[in-house]
Amino acid sequence: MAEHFPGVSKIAYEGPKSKNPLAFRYYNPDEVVGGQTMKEHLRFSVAYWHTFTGEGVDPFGSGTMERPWHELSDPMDVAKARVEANFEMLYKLGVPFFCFHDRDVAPEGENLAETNKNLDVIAGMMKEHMQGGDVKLLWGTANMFNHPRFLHGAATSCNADVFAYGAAQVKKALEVTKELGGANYVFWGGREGYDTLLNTDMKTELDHLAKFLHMAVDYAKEIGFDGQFLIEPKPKEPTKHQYDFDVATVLGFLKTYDLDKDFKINIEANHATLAGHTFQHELHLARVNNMLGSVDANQGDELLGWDTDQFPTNLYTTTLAMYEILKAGGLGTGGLNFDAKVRRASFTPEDMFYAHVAGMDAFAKGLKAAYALLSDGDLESFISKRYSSYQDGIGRKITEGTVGFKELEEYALAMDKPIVNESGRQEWLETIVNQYIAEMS
Ligand code: XUL
Ligand code: CO
Repeated sequence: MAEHFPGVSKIAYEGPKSKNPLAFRYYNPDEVVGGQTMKEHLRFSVAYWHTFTGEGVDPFGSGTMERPWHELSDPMDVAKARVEANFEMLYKLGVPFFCFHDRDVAPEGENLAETNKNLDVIAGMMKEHMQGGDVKLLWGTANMFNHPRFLHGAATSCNADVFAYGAAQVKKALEVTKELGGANYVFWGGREGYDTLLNTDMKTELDHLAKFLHMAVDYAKEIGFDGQFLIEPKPKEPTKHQYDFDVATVLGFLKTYDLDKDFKINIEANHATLAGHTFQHELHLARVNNMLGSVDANQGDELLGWDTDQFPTNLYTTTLAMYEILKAGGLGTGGLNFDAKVRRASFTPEDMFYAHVAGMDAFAKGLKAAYALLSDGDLESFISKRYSSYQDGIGRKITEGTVGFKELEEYALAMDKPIVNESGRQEWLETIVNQYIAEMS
């Protein structure tokens, strides 16, 4: 098999002082942090679509990427070369997982049957590469947003034929995900949303979406796929309003349609910020509801209002993300999937490696800082003290649910001194976090 990235050898850990762009500064896969190796904690994954099909196209210009498979013309030859490149890259980075959409890995044929056949060929090839067991499939998914047939959405399309086509596509994607031992299956909303309410029956669309997801759950049971189902929230783009807006919206939707036992949430950093939340907020809300399933690890640009899908390099954000993940007891069957693309001007194959190294190092450093912060318990003890008024007296009665408005009014009327509050100490707490990133990890 030809080497696709001859300029890159297996990336090694060289420590924080290294200036080698093809070495890790913080990610040391076998280093143990709190009883688990970094590799086990972080469960990194490469996103096939950005890394192997992204061409660097933007609304103002054509593709810029230089990729080894560009010399090939037959779409199936290109697809096969990308598979080889994927496994070579995973090996060289030491990344244990990858994720794909059905249409990233194999081209569409003349009809669905031919498309499925293409997918089978590629899945067979992937299975062979996965034989050794070093690389696993974190999740599979179906691309139901690219082809013009999905212009009104898939499960929420006004056209029943499109719903049926989408169902057939997910059926196949589930079968392939099972065949490859996928740990999860993701539904990201694609075009499930609307651009104007003037032509939209929202209730019908939401009902249809729920029906579609129930059908997927039923079919997974039928074929014995026991991976975790995940929904990935995003507030906008491509539609003006995506139905899976954010974690809170998805929690409500899943509960309303009795899907909350079958789904968890895949949280993407850039989607969180597009929704007007921090990444930490979305992770936190999913965690406290026992719904944190997996993570799309990327970052947006503070000054741009769209999904820039950049590689995550902000240590403050990765530290607080790892803090939530550690508090959740880890990623479980999920992982940190780099749903991220190199910038259009970072067009060489080496940039693909530099970018993943940057993201892996940022999360490794975040893990160490978060672990130290959590073990010392500085924030934990501050927060627990902050709510200590609920541990006894009237607070305890409120918590236990043994008082109502009447008793609380009596209590308030009997207060003979002004209420005393304590400082929230935000700036001091921010200093502590900075200290853990800079000095204690
Ligand atoms: C789109 C996005 C998707 C999902 C998978 O913004 O994040 O790539 O992660 O469909
Ligand atoms: Co994503």
